Amino acid sequence: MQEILSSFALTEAKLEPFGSGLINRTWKVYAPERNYILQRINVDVFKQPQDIAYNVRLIADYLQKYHPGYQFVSPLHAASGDDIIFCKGNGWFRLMPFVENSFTLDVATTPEQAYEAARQFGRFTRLLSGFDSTQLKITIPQFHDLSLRYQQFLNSIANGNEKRKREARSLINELLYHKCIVEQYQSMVGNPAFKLRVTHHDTKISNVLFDQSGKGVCVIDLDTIMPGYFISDVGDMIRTYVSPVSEEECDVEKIVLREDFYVSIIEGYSDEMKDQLTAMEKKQFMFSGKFMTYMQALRFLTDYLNNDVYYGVKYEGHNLVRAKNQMTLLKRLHEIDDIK
Ligand code: GN1
Ligand code: MG
Repeated sequence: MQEILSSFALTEAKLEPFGSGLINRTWKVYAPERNYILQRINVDVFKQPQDIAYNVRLIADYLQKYHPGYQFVSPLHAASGDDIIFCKGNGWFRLMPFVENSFTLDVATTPEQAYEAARQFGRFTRLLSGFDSTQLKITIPQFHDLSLRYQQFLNSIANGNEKRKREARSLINELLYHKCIVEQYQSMVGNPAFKLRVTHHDTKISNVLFDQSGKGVCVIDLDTIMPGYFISDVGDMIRTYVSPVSEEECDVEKIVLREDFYVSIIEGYSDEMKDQLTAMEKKQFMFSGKFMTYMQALRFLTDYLNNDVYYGVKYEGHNLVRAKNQMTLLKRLHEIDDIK
């Protein structure tokens, strides 16, 4: 680690693991002058880490030019001048300033927090509405393509671990039963009323910085910023803020829907995005939650059947627990289909 820190001219710094991401590894760096966030990029997931740096740089330059008041957290230059460095035997690293007096939340505990977070994700897309999203590199091809995720699920049923398949049989059948969500997604993306915009693609609440008064400041974790549909961002907020317990919870009885949080997400996002969204898009808020929850259930179960090759797991059956959790959440979303 010393070698990496010295690439950023930090010699007397202490490191401490930070955050709860499943893909990259993150540390907080305590240096005499100020604090930083150091991240190692998972290259099994992000095959071209330089593409992330390229996207973040393009967006940082655009925001700096057109919206200089927006606090955008971009990586610092290493001594070599690069935003991202390769350390032999250790991988790719980047260093960001730690925004003092800000904090992140692991779960939304009040509707106001859900509103603030949704507003920040809406604001981010709105501020970039004049930016040509096709300039962005695709950091994970077909990341939120539900047709692909469904196909990968079918492949894992065909080729996955036999014992795990037997164990997950009833959950597999439940997921197959909801294939109509894939069909609805396909008809949507084929419709020109659904626009491609700069999309964050990972809108969990821990990816928003809050200030001491509880107001949203900006969004973070910019690895999956790519052209995408609004259903990805609104849907992932519904998936992760509406239930009082996270995807890690094994007691599915605790998974309930907090309708006031749902309403706050739609209000916060719409307060920024209502003039950008088409009338057809505005009718799909509830579908977006089902779309993302279903996709996450497919991804967790696929990974379980493939012997946990993608997501970090802490115990045997962890991905199966997550998949059951997400399937339960999907059922709850179907039950309250009529809330607006
Ligand atoms: C991953 O690493 P993290 O927690 O930011 C995943 C998201 C999932 C999420 C589920 C690149 O995000 O798509 O929604 O886990 N990111 C990637 O917790 O696959
Ligand atoms: Mg992420």
